[in-house]
Amino acid sequence: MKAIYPGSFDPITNGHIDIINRASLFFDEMIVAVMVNSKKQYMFTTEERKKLIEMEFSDNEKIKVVTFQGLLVDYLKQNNIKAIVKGLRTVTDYGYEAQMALTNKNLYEDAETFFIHSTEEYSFISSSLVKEIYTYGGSLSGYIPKHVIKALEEKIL
Ligand code: COD
Repeated sequence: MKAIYPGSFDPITNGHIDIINRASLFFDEMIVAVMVNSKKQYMFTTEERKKLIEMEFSDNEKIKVVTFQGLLVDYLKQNNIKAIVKGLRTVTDYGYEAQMALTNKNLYEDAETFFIHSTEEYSFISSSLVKEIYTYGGSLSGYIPKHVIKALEEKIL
């Protein structure tokens, strides 16, 4: 079965990577969809975010990266996908993610959301925290892969 892991990935973090790797053990194909969250402003373009994810998973044939602008359920319908994977870090994530899961189900009855809890060591990592730490000169080792640190350096300099 195919599953989709949608998100902003601005940029991809070790927390996202952990969820993708763990979810891919349960599905035949994992589609990582770089999408738009209308509540967020992005540092990286959609194509830049896609490329950074592709670089991480270049040797994993099960993982495909796509971009899509619009409703997630429209992508699901167009591509015959029913499984949505989401990561959960905290109770705050749950409130937000539960609302999205119910809305997606309401818009498309076949859509099922599968939640994977973050690994403890990644449970405090977020893309926005990563950008803030980088802006103030903190170390990002353990938060994001080296090629993403390089991309941040190029973006901010
Ligand atoms: N550990 C585990 N999981 C994590 C971690 C971590 N450290 N960091 C993030 N995650 C999880 C998040 O909980 C989320 O499930 C996923 O990874 C992606 O996170 P982000 O922050 O990159 O992405 P979001 O939350 O901004 O993505 C929101 C979407 C783009 C998926 C959403 O807005 C959407 O579906 N947009 C399309 C339009 C649409 O269909 N809207 C209606 C939705 S109901």
